[in-house]
Amino acid sequence: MAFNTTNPLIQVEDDRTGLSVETLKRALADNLFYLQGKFPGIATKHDCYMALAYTIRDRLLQRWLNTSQTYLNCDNRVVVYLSAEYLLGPHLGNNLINLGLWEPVKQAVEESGLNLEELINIEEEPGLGNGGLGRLAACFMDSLATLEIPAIGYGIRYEFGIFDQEIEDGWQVEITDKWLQLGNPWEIARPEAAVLVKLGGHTESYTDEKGDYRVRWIPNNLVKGIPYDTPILGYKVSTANNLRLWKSEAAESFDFQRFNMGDYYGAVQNKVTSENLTKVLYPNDEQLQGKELRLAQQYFFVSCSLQDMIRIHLADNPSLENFHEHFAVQLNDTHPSIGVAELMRLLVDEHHYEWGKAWNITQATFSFTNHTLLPEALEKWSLPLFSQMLPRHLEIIYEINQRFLDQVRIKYPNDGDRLAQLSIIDEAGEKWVRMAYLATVGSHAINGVAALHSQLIKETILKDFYELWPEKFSNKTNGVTPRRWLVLSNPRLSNLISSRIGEGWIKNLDELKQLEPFADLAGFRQDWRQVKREVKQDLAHYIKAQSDLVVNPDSLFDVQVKRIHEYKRQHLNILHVIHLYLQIKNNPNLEISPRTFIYGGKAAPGYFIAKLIIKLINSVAEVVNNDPAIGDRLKVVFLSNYNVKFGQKVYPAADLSEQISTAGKEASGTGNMKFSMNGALTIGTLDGANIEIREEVGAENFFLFGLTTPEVEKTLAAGYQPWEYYNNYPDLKAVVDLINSGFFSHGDTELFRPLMDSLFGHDPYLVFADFQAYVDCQHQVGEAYKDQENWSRMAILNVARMGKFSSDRTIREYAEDIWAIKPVVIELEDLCPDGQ
Ligand code: B1N
Repeated sequence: MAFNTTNPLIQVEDDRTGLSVETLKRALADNLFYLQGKFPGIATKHDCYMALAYTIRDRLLQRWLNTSQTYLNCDNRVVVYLSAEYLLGPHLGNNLINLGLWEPVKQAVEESGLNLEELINIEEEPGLGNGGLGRLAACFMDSLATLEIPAIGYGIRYEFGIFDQEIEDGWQVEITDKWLQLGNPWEIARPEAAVLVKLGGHTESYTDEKGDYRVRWIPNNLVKGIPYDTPILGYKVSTANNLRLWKSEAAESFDFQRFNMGDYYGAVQNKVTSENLTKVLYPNDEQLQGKELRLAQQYFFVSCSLQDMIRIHLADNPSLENFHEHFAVQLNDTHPSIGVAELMRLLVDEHHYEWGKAWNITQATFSFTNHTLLPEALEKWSLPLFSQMLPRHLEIIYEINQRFLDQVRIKYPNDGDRLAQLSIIDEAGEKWVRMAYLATVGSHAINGVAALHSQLIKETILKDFYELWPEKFSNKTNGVTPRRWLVLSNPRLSNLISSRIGEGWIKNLDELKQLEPFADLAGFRQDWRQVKREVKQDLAHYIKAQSDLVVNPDSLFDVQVKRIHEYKRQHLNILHVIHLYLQIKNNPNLEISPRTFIYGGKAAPGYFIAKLIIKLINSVAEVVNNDPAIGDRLKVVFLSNYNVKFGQKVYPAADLSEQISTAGKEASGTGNMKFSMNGALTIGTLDGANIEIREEVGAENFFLFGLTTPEVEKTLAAGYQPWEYYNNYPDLKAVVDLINSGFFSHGDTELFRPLMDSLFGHDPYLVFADFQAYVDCQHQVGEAYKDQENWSRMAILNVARMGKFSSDRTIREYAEDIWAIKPVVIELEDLCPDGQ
C-alpha cells in the first residue's frame, strides 16, 4: 500500500484520501464492510449512505485538522458564534458541493450500483433549530468558512431536535425527532475536552491570602459538558471550521459524593437531571415559555463554550488580559446573553481580575444581534427562578446594573423614569431580568437584521440605549448561502446560469448581475421556463407521493413556507384562496391563471390558534380539491414537516413567494431571499428584508401591497375596528361568512370560531385591514402570469439582482464593522512542518 497523501508527515492509506473514481469505489466498499459490518448484498440503503458519508468525511479530515492547527499556530483573531440553534440541514450533498467532488462521487456511487440522490435523501437532517434564526446561524457558518475567516460555532447538541410534523385529519401532530437514532457520521466526540458546569446552590464571600475580598459559588449540582465537533467546509477552499455542540452528562464525582452519604436516589436523580439538560430543543419560535430547563440549557452551553475558549486562549497566552483580542463573540439573540455575566464571573471569581478590567474585556468581547421586536419573544427571567439556578450571576448582574445606572445618573440627573426604563432588572411589578438589556450593556456593538428592523430597534425596544450610545448600533441585513440554496438545491438553474456567465457567482453573488441582458433574449427565457417547468414537475411528483394529490406543473405555484404564526398571516393567504374559490363558484366560466397553493410550516405545540390555522388550510384544501366545478384551476396543498430538506425542493419550484407579514413584525425573513434567488416573484408587504429585496429587484418586478409600519401603528392606535372592514368589503364578508357557515367544517359552525373571534375581537396583525389590498394585488399577479414572456423576464431580473442577499455579504459586513477580523488562508500542504 502506497503512502501517498497531501501531507508527507501524516501517513494515511491512499484509500482514505484518493479522489479517483476507482479509489472512491473501493473506499465505499471498504467502509461498508469495516464500519457498517455489511456485505453489499445485505446492506440497507442507510448502510450505503453511512459508507458514503464516511468516505467523504475521510476526505475532509485533512482540511479540518489543518484548519485548527493553523488557527492554533498563528495569533489570529477568531470569531465565536454563540447560538442556541443551528438548523444545518443534511451534510452530505453540501459537503460534496463544497469539496467539488459531486461528479466523481456520483460516478463512483453509480458504478457501485447505487444512486447518489437517493443516498443523499436518506440523511436525517440535524433539526437543531426552529426556523429562520437557526438557519441563519447555519448560513453564517457556511459563509465564514467560504470567506476563510477563522471561526468556531458553539451550540447545543439536542438529542431531539425540532419535532417531526404529521397531519392527521387536518390537524398537526408532533412526533419526536430521533435524528441520532442511526448514528451521526459527521460528528466526532471529544470527551477529553469535557468541562464542568455548576448549577444552583449559594455563594459565600471570603478573603484570599492577599487580603482581597472574593466570592465563591458553592453549587448544588455539577454537570459535565461533552463537546461533539462537526466540520463546516468552505466552498472550494481548504478551510473547514469547527462547529462544537455540547451534550450534558452527569459529573461522576458528584454522584459518588452523594452515594457515599447514602443518598442513592439523590445521586441517580442528579444523573437524570443532568442528562435531561440537552435532551430537547424548545419548539417555540418567538414565544417565551419561561421554563427553568431552558435557562439551564442556555447557561450550560454558554459556560461550556467560554471555558473552552479560555482553555484555548491560555494554551498560548500568559493571561486573559488580551482575551478580547483573540475572540470576537457574537450573541445570536439573547439566548446566549448570560455569557456576559458568565465571562465576568470567570474573570473576577476564577481568574481574579479586578472588576473594571474584567468589564473592559467583556464589553470588548461581545456583540449582540437582536432578531425580533415581538414582545412575547423578548426574553426575561423571573428573579426567584434566576437566583435559584444562578445565584452568583444574579449578584454580578446587580453589580453590572448598579455601575451602569450610576453612569446614566451622571448623564441624566434627576431622571428616575429613565433609570427605571434602562434598568437590567425590571422592577415595575414582579421582578425580572431583562436579557436584551444585559446583552446590550455587555456588548460593544448591537445590530438588527434588516434596515427597517434596525431602525425600529432604535425607536422602540432599545430606544433609551440608543440615546446613550448611538455609535454602538448598526444594521446587518441577513443573507443566505447560495451554495445550499441555489447550487445544491437547484442544479438545473445553477447550470443554466453558469452556462452563460460562468461559475464566479457561486462565490461572488454580485456577478449574477451579468444575467440582466439575458432577460431580453427570447431563447434564454425559453430555457429559463424549461428549467422551471422541470423543477415544478419534480415537486409535483413529491406532492403526489406525499399527499396523493395531482397538481398541474403549468399552474402558478403560489408558495408560503415558514413557521405558522399569526404575524406571518398564513390565514390572510387562505382567505384569498377562499375568495378565488367563491369567484369561480359564482362565475363558473371565469378565466383565471390556474394556481396551486402550497403551504408548509410547523406550529409551536402549545400555540392553539396557529394549529387551528393549519386545520383551516387543510379543511379548505379538502373542499376545493374535490369540487368538480373547480377542476384544476385551484389546488391547495399543505405539505407536512417543512424542514431544510423540503425547503430545498420547494424554493426552486415556486413561481410566487408569499411574504405577507404585518409591516413591522418580521425582523428580516430569509425565505424571501431563497425564493427570489430561485426565480420566484414576491408578493409582499413593506416588512423586514422585503423592502430591500424590492429596492434591489425594482418596484416593477415585485408585487407590493398592504399597510406600512406607520400606518399599522396608526390603525392600531386609532382603535382598529375589524367589523368595519367586514361590513364595508363585500368580498371579505363573503369569505368570512362562508367559513362561519360551517362550509369547510362539515357543518360545524364552532370549529373555527376561536380564529374568527381573534380576527374580529383582538387582531394586532390587521388581517381584515389588509385583505382587500392583498386580493387586488393577487389579481395583478394572476394577470401578470398570463404573460409568460414578461413573467420570465421579471423572474430573471429578480435572480440577476439578488447579489446583496448572499450571506457572504452579510458576513463581510460583520467582519469589517464589528469583528475587525481578516481571512486566514489554509494550506493543505504544509501542516505543522516541524511536527508540532
Ligand atoms: O430570525 C430570523 C429573521 O429572519 C426572522 O424575521 C425572525 O423572525 C427570526 C426565540 C426566535 N427572531 N426570533 C426568533 C427563535 C427561537 C426562539 O426561541 C426567538 N427567530 C427570529 C433571522 O434573523
